[in-house]
Amino acid sequence: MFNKVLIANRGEIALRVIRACRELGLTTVAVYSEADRDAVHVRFADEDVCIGPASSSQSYLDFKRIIAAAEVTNAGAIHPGYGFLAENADFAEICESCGLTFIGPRPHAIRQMGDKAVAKDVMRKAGVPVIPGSDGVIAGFEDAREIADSVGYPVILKAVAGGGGKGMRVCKDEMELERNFHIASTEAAKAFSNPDLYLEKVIVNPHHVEIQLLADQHGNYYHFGERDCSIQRRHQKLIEETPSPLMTPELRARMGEAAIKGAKMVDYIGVGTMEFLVDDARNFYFMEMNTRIQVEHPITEEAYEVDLLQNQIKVALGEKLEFKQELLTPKWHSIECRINAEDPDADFRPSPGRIEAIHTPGGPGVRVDKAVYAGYFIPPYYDSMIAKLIVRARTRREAIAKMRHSLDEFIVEGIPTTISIHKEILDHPDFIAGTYSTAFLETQFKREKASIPVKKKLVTLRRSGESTLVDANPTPINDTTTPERVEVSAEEKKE
Ligand code: MV4
Repeated sequence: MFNKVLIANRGEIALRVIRACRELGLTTVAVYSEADRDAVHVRFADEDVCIGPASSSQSYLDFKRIIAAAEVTNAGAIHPGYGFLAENADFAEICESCGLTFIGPRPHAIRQMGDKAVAKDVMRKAGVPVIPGSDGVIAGFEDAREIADSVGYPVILKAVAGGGGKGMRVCKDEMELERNFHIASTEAAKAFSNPDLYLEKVIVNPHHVEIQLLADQHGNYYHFGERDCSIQRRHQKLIEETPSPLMTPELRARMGEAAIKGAKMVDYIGVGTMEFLVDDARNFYFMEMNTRIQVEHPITEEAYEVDLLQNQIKVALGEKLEFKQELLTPKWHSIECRINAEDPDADFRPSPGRIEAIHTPGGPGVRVDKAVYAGYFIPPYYDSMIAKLIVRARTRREAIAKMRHSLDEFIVEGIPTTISIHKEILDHPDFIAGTYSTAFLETQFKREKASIPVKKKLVTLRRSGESTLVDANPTPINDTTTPERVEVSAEEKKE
């Protein structure tokens, strides 16, 4: 049992956790880096501790500083949010040995799901459909060639320590397989300190459909349907929705049951997500399991009228869940757009800097999860997501309309954001028809506007309607200029 929670994270998810703790009568401790002194999570937590310099490796990723902050504040639990230490089995283990509750699954479950070949093996044994390919790690090129011949080309090489698209190589024939095998293995060794690869047949134009799971410590397992996350750019999700346009109640039941079977194999507890690829014939295959609360969890909360964060914490407190699976059906259609401080006209280059003005949409069925405000300076050291716009309505058509109008009302001045590209995607006939796959952004979607750097900006907040054109490049005043781009390591990237 615990009554004080340290949040080992920042941004909107730290604020989301603070709110859930408040509602459960728990007090909160924020930790922050020197770059986050003015961050919202610091302001709204009951206590706060500065844990180090801006660099994630010396703050939000540093076990010792976080454990020390928990000890000096007498916190009883650590909520890791997503990214940073959320899927670090060693960290979860150290929390336990320090007498701190890690709000998440047990270390063994995190560790098994973290090795993608082990995870696949566990799921195969549980009877969950997996993508045809190697039985675990490939021994060498000869081994890879034999497996590729038996499943048929094209095949894909994946790093066992990778995930989320990192370290993947598609091979259309034996020649490419030979070349890529050595490249992929060398890359994996460099990026993940583990050269091991596994091989799969390529699923063409798949849909990315993930199942939300929730389990307590008393053996109760539930699923809260799916989220369709097929709209991605370079493995970064842009838009998520539930229900998926390709889902049927019958398929949802089968995928949900498969996901629960898999979770039971590792005695999973807390919230988790089973990712599947679904092909055009609606065959589904296990891909990865994420052992954390996800960025896109709000669409499930909205569609199912459930508070996943509160439930995650209740499970960590040892409470028993008393849902009835047959009553867990989507009540709403929900969509989320991730608003990033990135410039869609400059290859999505991060655009940290000062938010001069911000107006967020509202009204029934509109939710904005964010931790930024007018005058806030977005630091260049962390993930570029600044807000999530989530809507819900009774039908998909109404949800799309509500999202489209809400995007029009979402104004951010001072830095470029991804709001404009979301409007274009929502206007696209294939998005509106629901006939998109993971190939959407690269193939179906062609941006109408040429990528010319915009020199003038619209001051829409001051004069709505007839907007004024002003110089977008005013004389720099100390920190209002966009700082040099800081390379964020893959580890520091959130999802
Ligand atoms: C695949 C695949 C097709 N066939 N595996 C990308 C993220 C990583 N978790 C696995 N990914 C893929 N694995 C097989 N056997 C296609 C993808 C893929 C993808 C998956 C989900 C969402 C977007 C994607 C974009 C490109 C490729």
